[in-house]
Amino acid sequence: MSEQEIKVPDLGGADEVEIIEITVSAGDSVEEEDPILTVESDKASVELPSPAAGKITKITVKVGDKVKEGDVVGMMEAASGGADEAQADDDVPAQDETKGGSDAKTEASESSGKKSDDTESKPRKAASGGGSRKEKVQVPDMGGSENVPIIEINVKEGDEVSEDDPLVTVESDKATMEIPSPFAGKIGKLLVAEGDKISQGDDLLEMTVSDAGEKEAEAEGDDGGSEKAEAKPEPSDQSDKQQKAAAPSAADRETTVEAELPAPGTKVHAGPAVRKIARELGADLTRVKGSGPKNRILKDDVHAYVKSQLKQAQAGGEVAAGGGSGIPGIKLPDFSQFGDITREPMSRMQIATANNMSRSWLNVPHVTQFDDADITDMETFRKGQKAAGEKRGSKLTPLPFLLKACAQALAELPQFNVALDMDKKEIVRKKYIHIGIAVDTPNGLMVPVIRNVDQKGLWELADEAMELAGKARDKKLKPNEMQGACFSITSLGGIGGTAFTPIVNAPEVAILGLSKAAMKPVWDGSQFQPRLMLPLSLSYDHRAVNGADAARFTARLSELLGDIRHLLL
Ligand code: CAO
Repeated sequence: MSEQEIKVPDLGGADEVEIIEITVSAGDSVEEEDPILTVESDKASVELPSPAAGKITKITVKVGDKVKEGDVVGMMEAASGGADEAQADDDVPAQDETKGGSDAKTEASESSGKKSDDTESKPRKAASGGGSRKEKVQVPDMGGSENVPIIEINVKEGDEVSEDDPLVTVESDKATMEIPSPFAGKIGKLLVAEGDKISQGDDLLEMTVSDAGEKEAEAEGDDGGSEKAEAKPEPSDQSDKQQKAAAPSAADRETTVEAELPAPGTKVHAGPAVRKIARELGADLTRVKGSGPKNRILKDDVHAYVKSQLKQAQAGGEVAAGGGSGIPGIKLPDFSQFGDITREPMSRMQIATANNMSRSWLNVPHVTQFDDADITDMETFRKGQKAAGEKRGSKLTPLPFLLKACAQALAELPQFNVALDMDKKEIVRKKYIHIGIAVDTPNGLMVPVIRNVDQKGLWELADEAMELAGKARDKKLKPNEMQGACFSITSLGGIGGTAFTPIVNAPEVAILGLSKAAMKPVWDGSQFQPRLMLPLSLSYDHRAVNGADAARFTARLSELLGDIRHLLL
């Protein structure tokens, strides 16, 4: 191995460019052509590749430094063989390098900058005295790059564009750039499509150039040297001019990736290596907040974004103030302007509950089916068990009856005892009946699970519900006592209310809410009878359960509770 300098190669005539990202550090092993750093001029961003395979020993520049051709940016130990090649590369005259097409190290439009003064035409002057005329816009010099694929077409036929509006975005393996309109006018026929590979001189599209556009072009000056208009490559983010907001610091990056998302459709400003990483990681760059100059997206931004997404997924799809799932977050005002306030941290359970509720609410298309069950006879029976309960040290509330009735309805309507695996596009059918019961505790809502409800008697269910509710209130529940439910019951009957819309405890597909039973006049066919009616509110995941089945479920519950002898059948 021999140590060699890493120098800035020919920049296609650009005088000085700013380093906006350094992609390697001392000690890193690199392959030949691996990006070392990214520079940006006023026309394009370009990655400077390693001249050889080897190990970086020193980087002598920092982000923000201005460099020009020949400047040393670092040192490296080239792997045997590579050094000579690299040296040979260094010796190649700069002009040859840009002409060298695929071997050119700075293949981006940087090179088009100065070179274009000589070879690239600017919009020509108006050929006629007034009105409008047709122009064919051609691909300008792209710094020697040939056959560069179009990754985006930014206009469509009929669009009105101003001079410099981006027409198409191209991406070589080293740079991304936009080809701006050389005129103001109306887009005519598009002569290229996304994915097409284009080279200098290729026809891009036709335009009808307006007078205003011509005047602008004239005002800018014209060398008059070309019959056809060539656009001039521009930096990859046309929205730079509009993006005035200061870029966040690296420390802020992780928290801001979700907080201030670019508006949908905003063009992203990122180099090819960043785009490549984003493609590999499946990151949507329009969701990533750039922290580089002019809001440019850096590799770290992509990594921070992916990290935050993973964290969010692990936290159970947390929907923070910044808004997950692409939904704008809720902005809080300064409440103290309205009166005195205090603040206190949320408990872990409150955070978990908030996340679970948001996750279910956002993922599950909810519908709630309401019904009333006549529990007059059930209550007579239940109350008749009071003495027996006292003897056993138990208490029979309506809940065990509801547990039993739900277990039977789940067995009879098994579409309620499923989970949807949308990744695999499969329905998971459960052969067991475990039911969660929502318990109100001073620390928040907890949902312990009673297992094999179908196999247990009313007293056993009453005891177990009481024991689990007690454990929940005393914070004694074990994790496995809160897992595995197929369905949940949430009872507000001891408190009040006539109906509510519970949130499905996903991945379960239904939850039954109980409100306070009340005496109501019920028409028996010849007269009104006072009956004790229990309001049922069944919320369900409409992806798994249809409305008719939901109505069948509550109707069956009403039937079972209306005559509890059915529970024995
Ligand atoms: N209608 C009328 N009275 C009812 C009733 C109903 N639907 N359900 C219960 N009651 C009565 C009980 O019979 C009991 O009265 P008595 O003492 O006279 O017999 C009283 O209300 C209190 O019952 P309970 O709440 O102690 O017992 P439970 O078995 O009905 O409920 C439990 C147990 C753990 C579910 C309940 O205590 C609880 O925590 N409920 C709140 C659940 C909750 O917060 N859900 C909301 C989730 S979404 O935010």
